[in-house]
Amino acid sequence: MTPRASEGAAGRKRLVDDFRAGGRPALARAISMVEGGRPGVGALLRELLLARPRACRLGVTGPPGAGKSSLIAALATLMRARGEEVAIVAVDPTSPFSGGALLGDRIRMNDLATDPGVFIRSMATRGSLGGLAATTREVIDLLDAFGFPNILVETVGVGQTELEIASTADSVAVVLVPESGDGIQAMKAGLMEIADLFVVNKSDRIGADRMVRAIRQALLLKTGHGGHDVPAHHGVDLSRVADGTGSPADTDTPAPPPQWNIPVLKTSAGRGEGIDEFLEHFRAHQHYLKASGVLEQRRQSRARRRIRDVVEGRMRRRAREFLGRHPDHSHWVAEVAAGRATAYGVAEAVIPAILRKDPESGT
Ligand SMILES: Nc1nc2c(ncn2[C@@H]2O[C@H](COP(=O)(O)OP(=O)(O)OP(=O)(O)O)[C@@H](O)[C@H]2O)c(=O)[nH]1
Ligand SMILES: [Mg+2]
Repeated sequence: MTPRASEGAAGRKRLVDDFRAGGRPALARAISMVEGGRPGVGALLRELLLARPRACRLGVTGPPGAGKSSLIAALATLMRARGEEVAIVAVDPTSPFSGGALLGDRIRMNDLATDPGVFIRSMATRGSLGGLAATTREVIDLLDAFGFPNILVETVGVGQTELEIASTADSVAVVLVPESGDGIQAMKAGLMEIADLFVVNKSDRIGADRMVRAIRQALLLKTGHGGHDVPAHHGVDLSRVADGTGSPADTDTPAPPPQWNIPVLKTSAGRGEGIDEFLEHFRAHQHYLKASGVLEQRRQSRARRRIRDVVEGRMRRRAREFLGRHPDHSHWVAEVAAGRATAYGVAEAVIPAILRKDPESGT
């Protein structure tokens, strides 16, 4: 082993020990390593991520300015008031999460940001290779392995992002506002598919009830359920998911087969209204996930995607490095460009060499 490698191994061991001992700097460093995609991060993650997922993970998505950060801040404040620790991850935030007052005097982000029971991390997604799927997932898993019982993830819901967040969080809340327009319109971007809860925020404004009705209507069209299946207020029949607190003791009482009717909640993060209900329904959904076995299914499909992404990512990187360094690379390029060889022929020739040795596979 080269001196450098052993130094790296010693450094890694220190980092792993500090992380396991609950050191925040170690957590922050591990996250930076993941974000930076540094070599050796695979070896680090191999150790750090060997932990059974335990955290309640809530993804909060929706159009820009819907109040996602405000809601997350309000939820986090409520969780703190109940003595629970919470980690917040803001992906590609358009407005920075920390610093400044988000909602005037009601929720001061600075209070949250300086609270040792809260960990806030803003992160920017990178190119197509990393992106939300890979990096956020790892960061969330790190926060989970570190021991945060609650992880709240904010992403702006545009395009593919919403679907990807679904693979990182267990519960997904889609936040809309009264002005989000025609309910059906709002459903188009795939929001319908990923929402476990709908939240109509800024309900202090005109049109909130109409928005709630439009979403319920769209849900009815999608599920084909009659209106009686969707309770009038919050859309979930809590009696069917035990008491909704999600505590392990609940599982002692035999419950009927759990069902989940997507609730449509009204909140005003600005006035601090509806936040308790939001938290209650999030807990109820977590409880439902466990009781129904859906949590296990979601974890498995996450694991499946994960394996595929890590393997593909590594293969791709190896292939690029191999081609980039190969002395004949420009020759192949010229030959293929001139029509004297094909990319297929080159692939046939180089793939066996690429597969022969992957430096990262050895320990
Ligand atoms: N009237 C009203 N305004 C709100 C409410 N919640 C948030 N806002 C305001 O809406 C604006 C956007 O709130 P944010 O929480 O930053 O929204 P966001 O969805 O996180 O925004 P981006 O991260 O930029 O997409 C801020 O000026 C908030 O003060 C609410 O319930 N009612
Ligand atoms: Mg925000």
